[in-house]
This record gives sequence, structure tokens and C-alpha cells, in this order.
Amino acid sequence: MIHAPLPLVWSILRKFSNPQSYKQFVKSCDMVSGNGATGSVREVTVVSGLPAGRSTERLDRLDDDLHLMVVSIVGGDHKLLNYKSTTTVHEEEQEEEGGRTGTMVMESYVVDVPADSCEEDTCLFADTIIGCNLKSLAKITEKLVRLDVA
Ligand code: A8S
Repeated sequence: MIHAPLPLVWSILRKFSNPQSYKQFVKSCDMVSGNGATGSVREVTVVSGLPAGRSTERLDRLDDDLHLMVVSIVGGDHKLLNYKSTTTVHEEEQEEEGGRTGTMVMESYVVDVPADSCEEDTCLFADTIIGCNLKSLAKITEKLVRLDVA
């Protein structure tokens, strides 16, 4: 649960051309085609120290009514082969916040398990990165709420 309004959380998540705004492992992002609409392709460069350098990713679906986005990894020098994630957000009542609504973010994925690895390790790796990303998204949006700029 993120203690920030859905429109704020969604506005950051949906910007396909700017994943580095909350993904701390992303160093930079160049658009290969499109400008953030469905079908756009981006090339993400990750920070040093990770077992990967680049990832080519396609925005398969962006739905601002359902608050849903689907991203496929289509290339790169990493081990997440045929990775495809679905992210949805919805509003949730916050009991301790005087009835103001917070935001739930759900992220699920499918991925191939490499021949030299196993399902447990592959999922632990992806889950860890996703967990960091969502924690960072919460931290940033909750700070904007506290600063009252949102
Ligand atoms: C995302 C989710 C993931 C990104 C992973 C799992 C990645 O960007 C990093 C390291 C890798 O080895 C794979 O939503 C890849 O970003 C941080 C480069 C794809």
C-alpha cells in the first residue's frame, strides 16, 4: 500500500520513457521508437554492479482507464529471457489516514527459467528488483504528498 493518491502514483508509473524516475537500478533510458504510447520501445542501461548492462523493452499495453500497463523485455544482455510484466494500480481505503485513499500496486510477470538456473533463483531475482522498484515508487510519491506538491 502506498500512502499517496492513485493519479500521482500512476503518473510516475505510466511514463515509459522515464523509468529512472523511480527505478534505482536504471542509469539511463533511450527511446528506440515511439514516445511512450503503446508499441514504444526503450533501451534501458542499468547501473554498474549488476549482472547486466542493457535491456530492450516494449510497451505492449498502456490503459489509463484500467490503470494497467504491460511491458515485454525483447532483448539485452541479461538473463530475464521472455520476461513480460503486468502492472495494475487501484485505490484502497487507508484505515489510519482518516479515510483518505491510498494506492495498491500489483506487479506480476512471466519469465523463462534459464538452463543454468532454477525457478526459485530466477523468481527471487526478479521479485527483489520489483520489490526495490515499488518501495522506491512509494518513497518518492509519499514524499511528494508530504511536501504537498501533488
Ligand atoms: C523492471 C523489472 C526488472 C528489471 C530488471 C526485473 C533489470 O532491469 C535489472 C537487472 C537485470 O539483470 C535484468 O520492471 C534487467 O524493471 C535491474 C536489466 C532487465
